[in-house]
Amino acid sequence: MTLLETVYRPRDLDQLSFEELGQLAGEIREFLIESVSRTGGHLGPNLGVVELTIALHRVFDSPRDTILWDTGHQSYVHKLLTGRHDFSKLKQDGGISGYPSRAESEHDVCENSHASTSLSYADGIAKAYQVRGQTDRRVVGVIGDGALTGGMAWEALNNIACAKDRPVVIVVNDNERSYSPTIGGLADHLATLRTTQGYERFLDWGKEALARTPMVGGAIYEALHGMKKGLKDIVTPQGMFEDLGLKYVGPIDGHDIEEVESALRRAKGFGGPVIVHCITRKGEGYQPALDDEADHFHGIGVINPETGLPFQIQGTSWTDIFADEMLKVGNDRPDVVAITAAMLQPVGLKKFAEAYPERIYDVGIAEQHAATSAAGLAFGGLHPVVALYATFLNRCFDQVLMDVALHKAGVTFVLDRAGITGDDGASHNGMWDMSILQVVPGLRIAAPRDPAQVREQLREAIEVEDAPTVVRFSKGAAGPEIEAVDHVDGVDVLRRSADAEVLIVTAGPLAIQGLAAAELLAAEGIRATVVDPRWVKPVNPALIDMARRHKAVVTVEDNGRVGGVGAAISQALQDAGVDRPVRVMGIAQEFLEHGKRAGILERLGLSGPGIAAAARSALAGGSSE
Ligand SMILES: Cc1ncc(C[n+]2csc(CCOP(=O)(O)OP(=O)(O)O)c2C)c(N)n1
Repeated sequence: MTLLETVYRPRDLDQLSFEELGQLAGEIREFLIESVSRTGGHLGPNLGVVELTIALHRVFDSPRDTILWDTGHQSYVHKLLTGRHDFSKLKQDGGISGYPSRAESEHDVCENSHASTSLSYADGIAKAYQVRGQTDRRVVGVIGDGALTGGMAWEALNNIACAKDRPVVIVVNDNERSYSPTIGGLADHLATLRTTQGYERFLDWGKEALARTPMVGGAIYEALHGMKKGLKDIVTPQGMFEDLGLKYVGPIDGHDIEEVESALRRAKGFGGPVIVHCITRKGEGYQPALDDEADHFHGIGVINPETGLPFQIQGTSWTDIFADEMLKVGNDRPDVVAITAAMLQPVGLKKFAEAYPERIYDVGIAEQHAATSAAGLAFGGLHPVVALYATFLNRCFDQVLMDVALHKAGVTFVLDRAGITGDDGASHNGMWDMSILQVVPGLRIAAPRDPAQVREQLREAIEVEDAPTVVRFSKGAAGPEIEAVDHVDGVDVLRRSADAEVLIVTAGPLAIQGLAAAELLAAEGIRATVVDPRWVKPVNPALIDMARRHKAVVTVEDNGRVGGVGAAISQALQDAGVDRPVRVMGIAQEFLEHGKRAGILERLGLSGPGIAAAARSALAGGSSE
């Protein structure tokens, strides 16, 4: 029996010696490498926090004490120590989530995997414990150096720091990386802290050395100590945290359980806000991960655990298509610059960055800043392309609305992973953008259906200099090219039938499902026209004319049903007095459980048969339920 098999709750760790804890750490690493290589998942970040998580659960008593994992992708070890040992279906239907999950465990508190939130949650929970007189309960936020670049984290620190008697323990898990190396002033600051001998240690040394100098030594030490602040800034610039009012403990070797435990015990006893700065290595204990320059196996697919090499070679992805076109755009348009929020490689900007290093900005996990600074770049005469995952655009809605659109700034947002992404669960589905962006005056949205359209629509988007534009595409392998049979005022006609009864309007790659539905309907003698508007906002007036010539309309989009493309078309038809039954097919407005994209689309009826059924019901004037 392994030690891991004996640990099902944090208190099972109490009896173990440090030697046994070291053995447990090794077993956990073996387990993670073996199981995550079979399912895919966030391997590198979890290998980096094995000792840190063990120490946290030894010192704090979860769930009475609250431990919060920022972003949550590094919570696998926490899952193991809190009784979740079945990783066989990690992130898959019926398996455990890849993030903390309130449904899974009382030890999981926040499951929003959008970064930089943990300290705000921690602030609120600590306030609640104080108000309720639960002064023995501790709150710990574990935040990476990457997540610490997000503005929310700093807003929280500012608030946490001002209550000197309200204990919050902030554990900075500093591995110098987001996906790639973390950038910015904060990262530089942490680097200086890492490389400078700790201030406390310096003082200890000073005390010892001076104590050996009889008579004057003690007095000099006191004077030295009195000069604490000035000296501190010379010896180590931890001043930034202490000036904010946060006690700083560190830097600690995050792979030394004993050292981490002792630092955490000090922090726990402190009684006010305190930062524990732990240095860890992403991918620790697994050579292929440590050797991986790109991101130390931040997130992997299925790999051979011996070599770290992928088993399945994925076809060309939507991201690849964008990446290649962006490289060409860089050559053709010297005024085009690109912005990433700490995701250079995942959003396909690496090639552009290598070719045009002076025209790429990695702003950290700072989508809000990305959007407004893009407006600034546009004011300055450039055309910025801001590449984000669709779900993270939510972070900068106000900036898109007020800072970009109100100013008619020519900024192009490229949204990767739009629509159902599936296995990362509710917070990663890119199902919000086409709804929240509908309300932004002047903004235009393109939803390419195939690789050629990604290239074409990206080019069209960056031609627009007097309004924000958005190009959104899906996760994974790009679909096949889908030729249009006709073009009508900017709308691509994908299938025409004489005297068609139903008009199927598809947005993006769901054109394939729309065409499949038309095929099924044809077999029953129902004639359908399938069109792709390409630009889905604003509603193209050609669609209104087309609807007029059909008996019913079905709209199909990989986006929430509420307020999206279908809703906008429906409203435009009403406004134009075109009274036709309309069925809006999209993602149910729910927080969806993790699972495979294809399965989820199928379940939501975003399939040939599902769309065909909606068309039949629309023609029959019945309900689509
Ligand atoms: C708002 C937001 N933007 C982007 C991401 C994508 N993302 C997930 S993890 C990550 C890097 C996190 O780095 P860090 O906090 O240092 O944790 P580490 O992976 O190094 O342990 C990023 C950018 C996100 N989760 N949330």
